[in-house]
Amino acid sequence: MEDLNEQSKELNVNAISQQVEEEPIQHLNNPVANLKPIVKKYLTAVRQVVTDGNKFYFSDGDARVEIRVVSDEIIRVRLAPHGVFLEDFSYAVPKVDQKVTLFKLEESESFYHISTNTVSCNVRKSDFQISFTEIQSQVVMNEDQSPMHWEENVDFGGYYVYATKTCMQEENFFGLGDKSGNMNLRGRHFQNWNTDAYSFGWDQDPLYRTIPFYIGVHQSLAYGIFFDNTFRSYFDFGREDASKTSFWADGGELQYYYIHGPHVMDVVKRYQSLTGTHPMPPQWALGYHQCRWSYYPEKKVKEIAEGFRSRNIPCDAIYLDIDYMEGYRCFTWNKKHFPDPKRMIKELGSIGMKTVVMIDPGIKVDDNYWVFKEGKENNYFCRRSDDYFMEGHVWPGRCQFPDFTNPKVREWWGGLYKELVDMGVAGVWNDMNEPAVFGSGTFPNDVRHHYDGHRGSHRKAHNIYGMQMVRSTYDGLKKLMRNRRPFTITRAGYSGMQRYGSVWTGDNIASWEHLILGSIQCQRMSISGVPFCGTDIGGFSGEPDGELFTRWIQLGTFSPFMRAHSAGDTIEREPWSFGEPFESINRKFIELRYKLLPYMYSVFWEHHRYGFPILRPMIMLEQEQISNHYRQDEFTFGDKILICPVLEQGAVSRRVYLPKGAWYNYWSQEVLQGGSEHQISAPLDEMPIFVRAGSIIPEYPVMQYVGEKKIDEVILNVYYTDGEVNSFLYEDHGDTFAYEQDIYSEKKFNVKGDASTLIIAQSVEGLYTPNYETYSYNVVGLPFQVQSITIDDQEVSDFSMNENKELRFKSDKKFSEVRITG
Ligand code: MIG
Repeated sequence: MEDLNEQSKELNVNAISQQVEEEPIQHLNNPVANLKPIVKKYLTAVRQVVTDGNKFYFSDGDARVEIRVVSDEIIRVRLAPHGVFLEDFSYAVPKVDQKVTLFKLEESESFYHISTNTVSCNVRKSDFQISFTEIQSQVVMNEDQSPMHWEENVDFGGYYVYATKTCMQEENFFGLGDKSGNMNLRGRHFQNWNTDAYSFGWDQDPLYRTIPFYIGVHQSLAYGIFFDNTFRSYFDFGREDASKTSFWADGGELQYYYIHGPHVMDVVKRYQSLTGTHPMPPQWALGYHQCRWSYYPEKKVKEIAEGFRSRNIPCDAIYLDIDYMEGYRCFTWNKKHFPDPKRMIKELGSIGMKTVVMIDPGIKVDDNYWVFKEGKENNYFCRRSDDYFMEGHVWPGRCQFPDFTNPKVREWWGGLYKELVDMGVAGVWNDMNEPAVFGSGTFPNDVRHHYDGHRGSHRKAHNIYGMQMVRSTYDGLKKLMRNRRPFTITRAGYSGMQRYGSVWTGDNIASWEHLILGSIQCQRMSISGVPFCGTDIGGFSGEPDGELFTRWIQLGTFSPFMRAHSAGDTIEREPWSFGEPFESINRKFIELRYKLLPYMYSVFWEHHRYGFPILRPMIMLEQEQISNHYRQDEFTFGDKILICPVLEQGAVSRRVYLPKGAWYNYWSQEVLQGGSEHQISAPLDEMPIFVRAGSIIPEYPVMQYVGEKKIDEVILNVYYTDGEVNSFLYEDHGDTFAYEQDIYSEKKFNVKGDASTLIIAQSVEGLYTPNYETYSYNVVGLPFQVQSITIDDQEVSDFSMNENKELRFKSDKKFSEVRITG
């Protein structure tokens, strides 16, 4: 009898959970609500139009819609179900309006059209359907399949808000930031709710970060939608119904930006113009970082640091995970393990190793602990709806949590780093800020937040919590470090998080599947506005073998953020842990990273200054080719270097698709023609890398850490082309904000070649002068015998061809034109 009961209970539970899964509206905290009929209200017919500058208000008599022309290519839509808009406040978009050349409102028989010189937003009079058309081609890029709708939320107030779009034929979808699984999102359903997703799997959702921005591509044209809503939100790309793409949220405003392309690159740049780019990181942050949970005591930390130096494996930073603290109390030190942290940090610094420390949000409830006391006295901790403190268990035991959505709290928290900065700590790592709580997962919904004066419950603030924590960390460090650039890394975040620091993909697993996944995740983050991203090299949990670790180091060499990390219950994992041949190969690739430092730093500048993503998937290079909508195992770093990671155990070669044009195999310098696939050899010590013909790749000498050596000359690797290509070299102080005052040097190299000449022209912008005086050239692939080289009309006699048929010579860094003739 009892057994049967148990069984039927289980069956019921399954039935309910299945129902919940299929039903898009999840009243998770109120099972009764699931039984209520769902009453969705839709916009009806347009009755009234009011114009106010770049804003247009349409009403159906009750609900109102605001359509705002943000720029020539960006249009924002907002819905107010009973005519009253919410306060216009966003953590993601600091400033909405941009430059608009022209816009106008026109009326046709069935529509109102609000158009700029590139796009037109059309509102159908009969049913309020909204669509966007590219003016030039008249292609409908995006359209409502049903008008915007909503449902009253009786439990919390406000509305569940919905937008349902037509999923175009052959339309594919990309972006959404922190998602697992394949790059192309068509046919899938997603949810945004920042989650501590330890050992996450392929297709697991949600993960740590919320970036409600996607890119749609059809008829070779691209556009983006940014649904700026911090509540739990959902996206469905033709899964529920193949003809529909929809997005909705559990509260807040139905507010989204339509961002026109026509190229994927344009969409990303424009999304970046709304939400900001990453500030220039300190140059050392582009080096190799070594992490583990945890290196302690001091002796161990030094042994690791010295291990790099004695083996000549470059490394710039070592991380202290939670165990450096006293009982996991943030801003304290375990004096037994670290008796004199300031001295230790200084000693590490003397061999070029920077110290990065972890800081979590949970503050131990302990009246003898100054951080807790200050937070309590000033009322800085989050509270529940009935005024109780939000309490939860994390590493220190019972904790309370600062409300980082309160500007006063951010200011206070930022100041708490003073002692760490005075000790010489170079960077801060913010973890557990989804926020994560043991057992329950996160805060309950009723926790209250300041939300910068636009208060709300945790339903509204959850997805923004981590971003506001790292914001407070970044701003605090920036103040304390005076004019030096802070380095920060966060686990959780929301759109715009890139303004405050870097990110890693969280607790991955030491498996080949996760190597593939990590590569996709970094590309996806990159096209979703978060460029400075990396995975735990080697996998956080589980044990990689030497081959997997080495293949991961190779991928990591071309991850914007390069750090090895591992969980405490695994075997130690430094680049030398697996012996030979792995140690030598790991060294070779880490050295390659340091050689390419001036290139990578320049790519970072292109991101910061112009909004270009750092990693660019194939869809971004050739979107008109449908097969590229499915390619996810290769990408370019900047626009010159193509990376084809080896993602398969035992592989000694792999298929590589080369985009159109000529490409040099980095290892053999063989030239291959693009527009097709090639089988490329890939022994363990060679991951396939290609350089676009016509590129100039600047190179520094190998250093054990950034700044170890005075740079006497910069090597310019010139790859011959029979066309014309521009390359850039960006340099500055490396760790100050002087670049904001134009104290930088941006060099543009124009390479032009034909059957008997190669001309390199240089132009320089900015007020910074690098210390070195010369360039040393390494010209690859010349199709002719060199007869003469002139630099600014002066003949050069000192040149040579080496055994690889590379032409070597030098010039003053101030040249304007180098002419090589055959
Ligand atoms: O509950 O600080 O993702 O990188 O080593 C685990 C210990 C907390 C999770 C992070 C991981 C870090 C670990 N942390």
